[in-house]
Amino acid sequence: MAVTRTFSIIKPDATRRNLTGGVTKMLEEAGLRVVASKRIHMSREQAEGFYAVHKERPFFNDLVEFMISGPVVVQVLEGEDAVKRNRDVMGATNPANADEGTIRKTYAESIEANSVHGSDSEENAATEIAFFFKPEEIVG
Ligand code: RTP
Ligand code: MG
Repeated sequence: MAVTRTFSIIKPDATRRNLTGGVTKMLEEAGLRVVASKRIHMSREQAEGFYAVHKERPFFNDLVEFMISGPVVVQVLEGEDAVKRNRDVMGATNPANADEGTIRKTYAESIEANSVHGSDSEENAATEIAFFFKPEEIVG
């Protein structure tokens, strides 16, 4: 299996509860390596741009408000089949449906405040990584 990259966000509900380390530990234990990381407070424009694919969804405005409600940690993760590996350890969007041992089952508060984002395809991973990181900020 090829070593690939994916993009992750530790969301405001998790940074608020001081869970950056806890989430990162679960990512690392799942075989992912953090090759870039920064803590930022997203602007409204950044959040709207990042979630532009969800613009027509009923939850878009609430999602943007939530994502700018506090700091986030944006990360590039590297590992074998990184997109799927990350989605597997994240668990289902709604923590009520997430499997035991996943990040969302362990930490998420609700379907919205669900602690982590992870890219859903390699194509989207490349776009999302480029949205937040310059190539020289990623050290594999
Ligand atoms: P993500 O993009 O954050 O990794 O999560 P996902 O693929 O599992 O979920 P997606 O369908 O892409 O939705 C993006 C984020 O929007 C919030 N959401 N709220 N209130 C709702 O019904 C609802 N549905 C989704 C969540 O924060 C979700 O992660
Ligand atoms: Mg998604």
